[in-house]
Amino acid sequence: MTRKGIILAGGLGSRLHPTTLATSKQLLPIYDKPLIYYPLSVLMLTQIREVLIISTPDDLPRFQALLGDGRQLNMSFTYATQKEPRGIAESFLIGADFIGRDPVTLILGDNLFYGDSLAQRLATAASKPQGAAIFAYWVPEPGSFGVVEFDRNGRPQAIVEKPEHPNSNYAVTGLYFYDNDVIDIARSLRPSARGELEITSINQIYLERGLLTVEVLRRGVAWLDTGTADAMLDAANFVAAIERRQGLKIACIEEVAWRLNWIDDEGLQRLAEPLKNTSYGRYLIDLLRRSSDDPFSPTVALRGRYRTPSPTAE
Ligand code: TTP
Repeated sequence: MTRKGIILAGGLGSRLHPTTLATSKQLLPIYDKPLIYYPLSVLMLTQIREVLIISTPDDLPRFQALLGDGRQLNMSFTYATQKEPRGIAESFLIGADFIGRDPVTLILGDNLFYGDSLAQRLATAASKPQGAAIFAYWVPEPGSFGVVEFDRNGRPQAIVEKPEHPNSNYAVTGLYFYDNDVIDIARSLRPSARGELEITSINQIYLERGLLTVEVLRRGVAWLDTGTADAMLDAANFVAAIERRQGLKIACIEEVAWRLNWIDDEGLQRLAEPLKNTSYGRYLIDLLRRSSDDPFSPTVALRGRYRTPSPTAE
């Protein structure tokens, strides 16, 4: 079984109008790269190489132009449309054939995760043979999210979609790990009062079955969502501050593929070449030089942690 990945990158982006009247939110930049690179890099860090990208009929060709078939990263990207934003859970109906009999991880195209323990947490969630795993994050105003209520022992008790009077500050983030039953569960859903197939309904069903793990992400991990102009600016400033200070990029997909050993030095060089007049391209070129003289290079750590096989030519 090979876990599949889905990025849901459709939606109206109405809170970002007029900016998103003619383009997708997920194609807009967060500092130095398109927003969709951030969720894509999270799937990559989960060791997922087969990814389905879902977007609107108008926007999908632009995602294809940006990301291609994935072979450049030794991955595989496929594309599907969602005609109307009929809910996050519709991903599993649109993606049923793509998922096949495998487990699946869904990430929303506008979610940004960053933190030291993230790769480890992703690996733990992905290793669950059965059931679902989701992540909760403390937010000051949880009312616009799915909200998890915990009992005194920290076990999830209830998940409520956009409650008017939330009983907890823990929001459900846009990253969801499911076993293959999610397809049948999604098929059994009916649209909610707002006309959407709700991801919260899926999580409630796993909770009722006793098969839902809720992992709380603490402050060592940042979760940013980018739905409004202010949130986008905050995210861009966050990424810029970390990248400038550390000299390392967040969500640089070419770098992640290279550190995971999915592409070799030559492959990275090839991807860097057309970008070499940008700081992004120069960063990629610099990585090759830096890694050879830095004994603490993250490459060593990542490659050691994952022990991935060398890339195979397709
Ligand atoms: P939202 O932020 O809920 O919606 P949106 O992006 O359309 O923005 P707005 O509320 O400003 O109109 O969506 C979260 C993410 O999920 C975002 O990446 C878009 C995606 N999405 C879909 O692709 N299809 C859907 O049916 C829904 C509900 C969301």
